[in-house]
This record gives sequence, structure tokens and C-alpha cells, in this order.
Amino acid sequence: MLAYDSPTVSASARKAADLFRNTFGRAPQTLVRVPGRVNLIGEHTDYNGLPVLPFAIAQSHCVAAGIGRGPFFELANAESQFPAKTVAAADLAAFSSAGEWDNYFRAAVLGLRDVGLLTAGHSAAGMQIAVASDLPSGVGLSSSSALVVAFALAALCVHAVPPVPVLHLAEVLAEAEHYVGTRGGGMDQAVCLLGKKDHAIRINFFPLEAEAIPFFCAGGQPAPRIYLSDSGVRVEKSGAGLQLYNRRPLECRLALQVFRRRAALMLHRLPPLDPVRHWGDLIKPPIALSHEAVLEAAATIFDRPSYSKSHLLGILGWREDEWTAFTESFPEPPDGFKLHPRIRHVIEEGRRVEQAADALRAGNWPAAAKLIAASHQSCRDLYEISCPEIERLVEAGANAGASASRLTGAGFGGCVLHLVPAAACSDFENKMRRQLGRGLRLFEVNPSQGAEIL
Ligand code: NG1
Repeated sequence: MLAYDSPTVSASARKAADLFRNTFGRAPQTLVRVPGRVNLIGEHTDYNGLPVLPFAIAQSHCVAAGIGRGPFFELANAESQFPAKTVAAADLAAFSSAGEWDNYFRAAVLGLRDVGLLTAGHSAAGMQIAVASDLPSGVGLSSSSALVVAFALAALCVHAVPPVPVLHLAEVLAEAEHYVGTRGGGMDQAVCLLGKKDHAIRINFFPLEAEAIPFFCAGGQPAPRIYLSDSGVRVEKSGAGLQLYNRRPLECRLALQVFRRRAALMLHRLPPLDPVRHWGDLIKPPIALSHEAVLEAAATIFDRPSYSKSHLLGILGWREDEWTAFTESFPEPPDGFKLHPRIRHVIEEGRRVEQAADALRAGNWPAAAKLIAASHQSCRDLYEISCPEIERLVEAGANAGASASRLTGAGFGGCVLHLVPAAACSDFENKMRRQLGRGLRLFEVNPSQGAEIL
């Protein structure tokens, strides 16, 4: 069944330790394992300050590490597609071209240095590092964030930095990943640190909070199983996919500016919005509007689905340089900035996550399935992050007996999650293969333990 032929976690750990010994001629000082994740529901809500409901999976990166031989970092990887790298401590901020794997190491160390958890003194000692992994990259399982987290944990252990509160570390590393160029949120770093066997993790942001919710089914029935099918479409978020991804957070931030500006004219209906930094702040105390109230106000405020740059400059009263600073020179999309559809997705998805968390707490999987299916439609139609290959898998999942199927992760390719009732599992794989052929990559994932220092 395992198309990736996933070895056991201990096999990856052993591989990382062996690679370290063979490359550097001594035993590693520390060995860490950091898993990928699957997001059950809550897509592109994290950077908007609205909740997500992911879980950590068994597939992981293992990093073996030891103190270095001077002010440089020697990186080895068991996968031949990731060639060995040496990074000089003085050049940490001189990032390699987009998509190169040493960038994740640079981001981790720079992020820890920004908040004083590591110092220039630590970097002067250098590090030796070996990576082995059974977590595929570019398929929406958050392999890049897991790598940043694994490098960071390895560095903290090697330098014997006293334990850091895990929520703080997750926030620091979410910020650190911005060094790689994506303007993502904090879901991935949080869940790969906080994952718990047989639990989904409901995470909220600004401030970061996490709650583990057990997978169980009411009435003593077995819980459904979760399969992933791989669309084969790879969009490297730190490379070619960067603009596709970053356009969405920018549209959300622009939409919030327009909303705040125009909401001021609706003061009789909305409270003052001074403390609002993210869309989620409208829902949380002290503002505490209902999702419906925000959606209703947005429907009035956004008078068209898409806005040109010049129209936005007019609404916001910004000069060209203010626009450039805010957008970080992001090019104007030919179809304009789609503010209202994006925001409808974000607010409705935030509400769906709350409802799905309630359904999981009650063991009500049929209710969760409806929300998961609705999430996919919204990702496809309002956030526009699906593609024909993903749609084909979603349709095949429905024909094969899944109670819901949806893209998981950033989108534009990667994997589809299928929620399959226990009774339909025995036939599911055959029914999928009958539709999609033998080349289909289909595998089961289970909610697993988060990062571990082995
Ligand atoms: P993946 O699927 O790992 O590319 C990205 C972001 C998340 C979140 C999701 C969409 C990064 C590191 N990760 O995840 O924060 O926004 O997209 O829900 O940018």
C-alpha cells in the first residue's frame, strides 16, 4: 500500500546517524526527528489569524548533528538530489538560489539568532549535520518547515541551549521561514512540534494556542481512515511557486486595509478597528464580531470581485512608494487583486474549522466530512488553489467511497486527502486504482507524535 515505501522512523534515524559517521568520521552528538503534517481543514487561514486543524504524520526528517570544526557548517544529505553543502558562518545570510536545501538551514540559524537563542559565538563553533528522510518534498506535507524545525532543534541541542517553551519556538521558527521567501503562517512549525499520536491539533494564532483533539468515533464505531493520493504536480513554494503562494497572503493583507478604511464609514454598524492586525482579530475579543457579521460587512465593503492597483491606490490614498513598501514590489496580477473571494474563503474556512473541531470532539465524523468537502470547494472556487489533476483525484475519491476529499496544504498541486469510513477502506484502494491506473501513488497517514530528540 505504501507507494513511498516508507521505512520505519528508526530506519531514517539510523540512516542519518550512519551518514554522519561515514561523512564526519565520528558519532553524532544529537539526533532529532521532525515529522511532516497533513491538514484536515483550515487552509490559508493561519497567516490570517484564523484556526487550523492539522495532525503530524509518521513520515519525518531525521537530523544527526555535532559541533563543527570552525566557523562553518557542513551539511550532508542521504538523498542524492540534495548535494553536500558547506556554509560559512560569515555568509549565513547569503542565501543560495531559490529551492536549494541549505537555505532552510540558514533560515533556522538566522531565525534563532534574531531572538538571541543562538549567538554569533555559537556560529563560530560551526556544526556538522547529516539528514535522512522518508518525508517527500513538494507534495503539501510541509517537508520544508519540518526541515527548518529539525535544523533548529539540532542546533539548540548541539549548543546545549536551555529548553525553550515550545509555543515560543514554533512562533520563532514560523518567522524564521520567511527568510526563505514564503509569507506563510505558523501552522506547519506548530504542528510538527506539537503533534500527538491519534490526535488532531487545533491551532490558533496571534497568540499561538494549541489543543489536541482525539480521533474517535461516537457510538463505538471505528474512526475513519485517512489516505493521501499524490497528484504528481510539484510546485516548489520557495521557487517557481513563490508568486502563486505569496499572492494570496498579499490579497488578504490588502483586503484588510480596504476593509479597515471603508469600515470607518460604517461606524454605526462596526466597532473601532484600531487593534485589528489580522482578519482573525475581528472575530476574537475585544472586537468579537460573529463570522456572519464580518461576511456581511465584507459583502457591502467589497463592491467588486477584483481590484486593479490604481483603484486600490485611490481607495487607500497611498503614494507609489507606500504601495511598493507594502506589497514588497509584488507585480500586479493580470486579473487584478481578488479581495472579496479570498476573504470569503478565509472567514468561512475559519468558521468551518471551529465547527469541525466541535464535530471531532463529539466523534461526529459525518459532520466533519461535510465541512471537509465544503473546504475543498472553497479552496477551488474562491481561493483558486486547485488544479485539474487535484480535481481528478477528488472526483475519484468520491467514486471510491471516500466521505470527503480535499487538497491539503498550500495547493497548486501536491496531495489530496481522502476521509474513508472504516467500512469502505477494504475496497478503497482497488476502486481508486481502477479509475486512475497502477501508477497512482496512494498511502495511508496516521496522526503521530510530533518532534522528538532521540
Ligand atoms: P505547505 O503546504 O507546507 O506549503 C503552506 C504554509 C502554511 C499554510 C499552508 C496553507 C509555509 C511554510 N507553509 O503550507 O503556513 O499557509 O500553506 O494552509 O509557508
